Amino acid sequence: MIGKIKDLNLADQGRLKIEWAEMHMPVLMALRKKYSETKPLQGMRISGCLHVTKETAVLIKTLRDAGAEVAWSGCNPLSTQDDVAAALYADGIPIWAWHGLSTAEFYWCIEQTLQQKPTLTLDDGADLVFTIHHKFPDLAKNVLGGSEETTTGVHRLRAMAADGKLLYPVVAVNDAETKWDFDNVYGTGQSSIDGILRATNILYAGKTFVVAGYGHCGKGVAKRAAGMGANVIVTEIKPTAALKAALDGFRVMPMDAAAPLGDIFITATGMKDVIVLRHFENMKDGAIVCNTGHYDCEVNLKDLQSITVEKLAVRPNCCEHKLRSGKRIFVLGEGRLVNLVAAEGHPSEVMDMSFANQFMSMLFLAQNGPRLEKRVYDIPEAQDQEIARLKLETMGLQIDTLTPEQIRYQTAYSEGT
Ligand code: RBV
Repeated sequence: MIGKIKDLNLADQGRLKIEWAEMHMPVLMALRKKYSETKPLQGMRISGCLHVTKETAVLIKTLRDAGAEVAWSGCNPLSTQDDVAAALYADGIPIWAWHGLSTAEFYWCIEQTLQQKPTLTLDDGADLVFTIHHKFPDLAKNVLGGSEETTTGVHRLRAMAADGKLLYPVVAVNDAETKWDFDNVYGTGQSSIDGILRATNILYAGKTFVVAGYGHCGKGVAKRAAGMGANVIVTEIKPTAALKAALDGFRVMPMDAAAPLGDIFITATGMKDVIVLRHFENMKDGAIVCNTGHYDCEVNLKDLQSITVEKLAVRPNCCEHKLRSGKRIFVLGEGRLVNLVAAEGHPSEVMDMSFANQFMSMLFLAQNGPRLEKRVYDIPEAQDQEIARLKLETMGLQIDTLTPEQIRYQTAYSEGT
């Protein structure tokens, strides 16, 4: 067995978690069943860098059953579930991942997965693609293509492609309708609420809850917080997003105005320095601050540190900062993705569709990679509809079908009033 994990004794517990996820990921499991017979990924070496959770484990095992050799690392220093990592390691998956990595260890783990000289890469946040591009560009010639799971990663890869710097094609899994309209909205909504609750056990009802960013993720968080009785304030920089938040019934204002009002703050923007020194200075005593964006730069913890006189871990993933002014501010999950650090990430049911898209993207790249350009590709509409159709089927839901007459009507420009 190769790899590095925290504790092999946790493998049994991890296996039970993975089986639980398998039960709730019927679309991905149907793909596993179908492709474990034909093994279309035979000969492929996939290096993956994505949160080591029970859902990711189901994806990894599906890739392997479809014939691929897989090597894995986590994509965040605090998101690895050590029991799941242990179960994968015990199952013979080369995996380098444990909870609480330093930055140097984080990149060391990624580099270990590159020793197999991948033919495909699978990323969440693009750290693996960047490592290849910046440190081991020679490896790119073996790579048929890669896929990217999250909004922030896709933004950066599109920027790289626009500059002509991308060395191989990448599929933007995040931008699939069956990914961002579900994972980002309902997944982030529920798992972020879950993370805040596990770290604090506070009552949402009656609290003022400030959500920075009203993209897919922020929208999901705002909706769920409101559903639990919180008074939601949204901060935005994009006029159309702010307008949507206002018409969805939320108060909209700049962070400067929201800072003294909020009981709980969560950032979901993909941008750095959303909460900075002047905001911390104006917050109420006891304010809770966290982030659900991919990187930990949205809440400027260096600024907070500069006015902190004492720090105390008061609960798991909840750190009290006592300020010079005497006020206390609580930071959850060290400003990293609160849903993955303090809870278990998105529920299996939504990851089912995200990872079905990941799996189909790996098949697509294995088969078409050599003919593709070095740019970012969207998921085909037909794949989105097929994954949604399968999901509906597993939920026991039926829908209508257009008649031939209706299909003609759809594009008939001679018919009007
Ligand atoms: N995410 N994965 C999980 N349970 O495995 N939860 C969240 C899980 C992904 C999600 O798709 C999002 O785009 C990304 O984490 C952010 O890093």
